Amino acid sequence: MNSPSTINPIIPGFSPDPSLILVDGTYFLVNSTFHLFPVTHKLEYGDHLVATGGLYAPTIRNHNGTFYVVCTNVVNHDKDGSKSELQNFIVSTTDIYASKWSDPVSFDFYGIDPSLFFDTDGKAYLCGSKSPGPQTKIMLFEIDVKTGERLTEEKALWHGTGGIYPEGPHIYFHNSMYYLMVSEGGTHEGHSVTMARSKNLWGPYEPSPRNPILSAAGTDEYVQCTGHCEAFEGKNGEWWGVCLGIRMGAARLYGLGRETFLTKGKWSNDGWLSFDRAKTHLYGFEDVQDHLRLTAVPGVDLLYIHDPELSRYSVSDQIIALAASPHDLTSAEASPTFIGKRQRRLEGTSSVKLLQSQTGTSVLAGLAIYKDETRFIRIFYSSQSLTINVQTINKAKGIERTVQHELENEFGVLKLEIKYTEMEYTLSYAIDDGDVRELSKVPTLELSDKDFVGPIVGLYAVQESYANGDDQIIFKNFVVDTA
Ligand code: 6LW
Repeated sequence: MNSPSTINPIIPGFSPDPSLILVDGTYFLVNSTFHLFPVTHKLEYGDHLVATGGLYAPTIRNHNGTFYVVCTNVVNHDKDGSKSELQNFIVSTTDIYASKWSDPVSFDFYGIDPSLFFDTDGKAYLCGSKSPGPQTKIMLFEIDVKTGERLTEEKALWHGTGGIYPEGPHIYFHNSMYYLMVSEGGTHEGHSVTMARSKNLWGPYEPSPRNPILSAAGTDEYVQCTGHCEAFEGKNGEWWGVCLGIRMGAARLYGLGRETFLTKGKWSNDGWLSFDRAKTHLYGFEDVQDHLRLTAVPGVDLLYIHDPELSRYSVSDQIIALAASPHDLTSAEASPTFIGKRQRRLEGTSSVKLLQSQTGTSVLAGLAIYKDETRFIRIFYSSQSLTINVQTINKAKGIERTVQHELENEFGVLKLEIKYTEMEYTLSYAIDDGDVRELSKVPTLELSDKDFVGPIVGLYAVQESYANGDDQIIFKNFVVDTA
């Protein structure tokens, strides 16, 4: 037998809630992005992308040549998210490569994790997880995908096997049976995938005797928290699942958050699907690796916070020029000037060189590891106080700490660097190509938690006072995750 390939996570770094389809020999996969942008080209949401809200769990489907993505925009009206508006919508395209998506078509569903199912007669159905909380159920109704109109009453199909939050449902028609696959147990330690089937789309659904059909709960697997899964048939007729999971070493930290993993599926003789536990190495992947290859589209990995004012950014290969914003990274609703990429390696270094601002006299600018407005670590330069600072903020953990170093002279080039291991971030600087000096170490535990969002490494610039309207900061050589 061949040795296993190192394959997982297939999408390292922040990439939860994968949904996947195979169309004409190409696999298409979507993930959640919450308050980060882009979600996909052409989607605009005013100022609604707020932390702990934003875009949850999309599903991608293709029917008769049209691609559909259904998704929920969660708009939190209060800080703890207890008053949320759930805006469900469909976007579609017949030319996915041109990224020409329709405007969002909204539909009436008070729930999350919508998924579309096209039955053999062509009718479209929407299933989703109906909130609130403990009484969560998987609901189904027929929908007009063009207008978003509900064509039938909503009916509860299943509530899972008793784990909390049955969610992330998908329906598959296989061998004359309707299979309903869901996740339950919450998205962290208890996360599990379960399944039920019925001869009739509307039920009743009979749970699989093999439930849970994917779970790392209670095991010492390196890949933990596996769930929110999509089942699919590969090109050679083999079955797979893509799911979210978290790489967890002995210290059980949440490091890079929820990433996307591939796992092998298997149908039993009596017609039940189950999956192998997700591993970083996978046997048999050689068969499909030619087909399931990620294609990097230049620039597609750049992320902004909320809805960016793109005129503030000028990005080329070497130089990134940022117009400082009045809004700092602590802003819950406005979009700070920030551009970044997912941290994809548990061990690596990210760095950038900041060129002395020509015009700015009161700007804070630097390199940050950002999750949301309440959680980030950053090393930055203050032009007003001529200092370099490392600041750690995690509001939920009551952490707000700054370590400061005063510079003796102006500089030409200031290198800012963040080195990371699974256990800690080390933040350093170098002036005018001099030695790299460590300013502070921060345990990764101070940033990582049971979060929805994983760490983003980014550059930012904020006006320290409002006096200078158009301060521009020039960065060069921004590199993320070098070894
Ligand atoms: C999502 C739910 C979940 O909507 O977490 O793991 C929520 N699953 O399905 C946000 O990602």
